[in-house]
Amino acid sequence: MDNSVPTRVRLSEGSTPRGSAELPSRRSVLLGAAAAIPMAALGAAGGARAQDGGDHDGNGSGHGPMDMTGSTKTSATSHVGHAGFPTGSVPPARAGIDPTAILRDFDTGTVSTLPNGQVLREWEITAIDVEFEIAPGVTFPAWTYNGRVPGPTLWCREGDALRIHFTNAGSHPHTMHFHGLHTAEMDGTPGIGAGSIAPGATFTYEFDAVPFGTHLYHCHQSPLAPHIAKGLYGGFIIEPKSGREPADDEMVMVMNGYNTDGGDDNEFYSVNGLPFHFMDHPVQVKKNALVRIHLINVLEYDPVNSFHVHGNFFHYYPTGTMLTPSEYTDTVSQVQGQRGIVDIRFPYTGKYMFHAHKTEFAELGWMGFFEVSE
Ligand SMILES: [Cu+2]
Repeated sequence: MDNSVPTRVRLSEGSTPRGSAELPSRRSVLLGAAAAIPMAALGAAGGARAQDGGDHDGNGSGHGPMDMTGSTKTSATSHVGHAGFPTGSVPPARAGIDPTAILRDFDTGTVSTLPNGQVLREWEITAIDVEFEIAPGVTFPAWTYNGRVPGPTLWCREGDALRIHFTNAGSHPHTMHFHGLHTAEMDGTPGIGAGSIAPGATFTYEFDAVPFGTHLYHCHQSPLAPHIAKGLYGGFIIEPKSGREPADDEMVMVMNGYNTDGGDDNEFYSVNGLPFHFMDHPVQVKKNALVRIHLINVLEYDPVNSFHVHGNFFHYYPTGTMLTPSEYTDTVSQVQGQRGIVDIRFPYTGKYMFHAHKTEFAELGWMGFFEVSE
C-alpha cells in the first residue's frame, strides 16, 4: 500500500447518517463499503493497520486488532510510539486544534450583575466552518462554535443568569441546544421558538444556570447526526453554589469521533479534538494532587464510549449533579450525551495511559498519557 500520497477525504454535506435497519451486520457491511476510501488515511494514524491493506477479518470487531506485541511495522506517516502503540498526531499548530490548551480552558463569559443582584454571564458564540488536519494528510471540514472543536467550555455557577449571543456565520442552519433547565423557546430545537438559526442570523439564548453539574451543548439541526459529528458541541459546566471539594487541577475532556468518508461510522476518535494528541503530549499532573476531569461523550455513530486509566482508580460523579460519588473505579462508560466528573489523585510519579476501553477506538486515536511529576 502506498502511503506516500496523503488521501484527502471529505464528508459530503448533508450526508445521511444511517444505513438500513435490516442490514445483517452494521460493522461488516460498513467496513466493506468504506474500505476503498479511508484505508490510506487510516494508515496515517493507525500504524498497525497501515500495512494490512484493509485485510478485515470479518470477525465483527470492526477495525481489526491492535498490535499489542510492539512489533508493529512503521510507515512514512506513522511511528510506533509509547508502550508499543501506534501513534502519530498532527502538531497542534498545523492541525488547528490544541487539545492541551482546550483541557484547562474554561470560559466564564463576560460577568456583570443584574439589578436583582443575580450574576449575569454573557458569551458571544459564532458558528463557522473551519477545516482541520485531524490526522496526517487528513483534512476534516468541520462546523464549529467559535472556530474550535470541541467548542468553548462554558463555565458558570448555579443560579447565574446566562445569555448566549449566537451568530450563525456558517453555511448551514444551526442551533445551540443546551442540556439544562429552560423554557421550550430556549431549547435550540428547530420549529420551536426561534428554532433553526439561518446563516447570517443571530439569536440570544437566555436562561438560568440549573441544575449544577457537568453538561454539554450542541447543535440540534436536522439531520442531527452530521450536525453534531461535524463539530458543533462543547462542555457546559455549572458549579454548585456550595462548591465542591477544591481541586488542585481541573480540566475538561470531550470524547468525540470523526466520520471522514461520509459513511455512518467514524474513522478517528479523540479527546478534545485531535487523535493521538495526548500520546505525544501527555497531560501533565502533580503527584497526589486532586485532578478533576469533566468527562463528556459527544461521540456520534457509535453507541457507547468509555474512559479507562492505568494504575489508578477514581471517584466518579455521573452528570456531576450529586456531591457524593457513585463509584470508585478505573473504567466508566458513557452513551452519547452522557457525562460525569472524574476525581483522581496519582500516588506515584510516571506515565499512565488513559484510553477508551473499546480497543478499536483507542487504536484510531482515543488514547493518551498522564505524566505525573513531583
Ligand atoms: Cu448545526
